[in-house]
Amino acid sequence: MRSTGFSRRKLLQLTGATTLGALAGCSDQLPGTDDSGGQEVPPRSTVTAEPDTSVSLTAASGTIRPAADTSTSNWMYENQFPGPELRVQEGDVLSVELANELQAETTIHWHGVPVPNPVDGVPGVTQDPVDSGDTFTYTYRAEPAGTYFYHSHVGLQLDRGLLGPLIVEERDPHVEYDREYVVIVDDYLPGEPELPSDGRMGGGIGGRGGMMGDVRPPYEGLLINGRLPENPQTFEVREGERIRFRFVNAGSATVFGVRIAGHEMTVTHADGRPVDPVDVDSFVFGAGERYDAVVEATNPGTWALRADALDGTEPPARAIVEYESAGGVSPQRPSPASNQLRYGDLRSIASLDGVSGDPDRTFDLTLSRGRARSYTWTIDGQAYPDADPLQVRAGEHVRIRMSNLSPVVHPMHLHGHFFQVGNAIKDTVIVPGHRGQVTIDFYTDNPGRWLFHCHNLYHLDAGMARVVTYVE
Ligand SMILES: [Cu+2]
Repeated sequence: MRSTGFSRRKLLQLTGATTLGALAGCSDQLPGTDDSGGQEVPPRSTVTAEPDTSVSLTAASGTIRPAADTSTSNWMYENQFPGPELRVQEGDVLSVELANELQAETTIHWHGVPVPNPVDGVPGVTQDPVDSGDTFTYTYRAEPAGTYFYHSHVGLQLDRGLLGPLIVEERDPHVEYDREYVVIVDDYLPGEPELPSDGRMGGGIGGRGGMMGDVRPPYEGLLINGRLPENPQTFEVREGERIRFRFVNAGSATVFGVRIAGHEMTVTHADGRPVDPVDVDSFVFGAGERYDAVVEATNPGTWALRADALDGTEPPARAIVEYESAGGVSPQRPSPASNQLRYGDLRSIASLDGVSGDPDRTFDLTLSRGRARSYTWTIDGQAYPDADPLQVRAGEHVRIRMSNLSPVVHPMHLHGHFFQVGNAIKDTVIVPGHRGQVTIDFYTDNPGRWLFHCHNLYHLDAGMARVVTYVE
């Protein structure tokens, strides 16, 4: 990870003021004053209640076998790839102790969960990175319900395997289903990820390159639940059942298109938030996005579930959906997609408080490739960490209008908040290339410093990020 825009001293003052300072009754005397704005607002305090669930996640290197004749050294949680599924009830207090046995600093971010700022896991912004050999405990109330994932937020570690699913079960689901499967879609990079030094990915061949376009990391395949297409997982179903699939795009640089042969999917949740059910035969999602879809098992047989890389040439990731009555037959492929989900189809069940009418504050931001010869991606011409914070005040309706001047898509993610986009409530949204424009609205109800960034990990690491900072 690059150095941050905040000094270590200031960061320690901020965290000190929210923990020790709160105990001493002086949390209102927060010293972090920014050059260009007011005093920073102290974050929500972290949860002190007894945890309902306590788990330990040890980050260490190990060996994965995504297919029978393929093995590679990865970085993992609990020696599993993807990492262990964390599953809790909505509103439960979850406590996770990260034990760092890597020879590098690390953190964990809880992608999509609006946690209190001190446990958001962004090194240099919300915490000091956890040193090799050290531990750090993240405790927060798991809400709202939804399909999330957790991952390292240090440098390019997500693309080394440090990721896993986080499921927060709703007390009262708005859709019925009989069983469920978590489907983690990912791109497979053996070895150490590298940022291209001069516009080319280290060791890679593929990609269009050039100043305006992008290059693709040297991926050696696409994965579903850590398995290459020649070694697919089988999801068993029974005729008449309704199966809820929780799809997570945990890829670092891949937009996926997902289909299941022989079946429609009823999309029920976008980024964990419930939507009016919408029937499609495929959907596209960018890095960091999630969709839940219910499939009715009314077409017995053996069927392929596949995820195609829209921006890559690797063979599609795949899994098998197999009816009990079938078995042994080779899976049927999906037909070409004709009814693909669009953002405009998504209507959130609940509305987002505080974002109706005109915004109190609007940011107009361009997304583009940096002009420097080095591999740089910018927001409004600035590459993080040499970038101005986006300053907001608590209790505001904030609008961000994004315009993408580059030819490649950027899945933009806001930490700590959900936002409204069209009629959906999400935390990550694709901004299409070639002057694609997307507007998001959110309500500032979670004080602190929150990263707003592209979830293409290479774009993030090359500068495509800003910090949203709450000031008085
Ligand atoms: Cu990007």
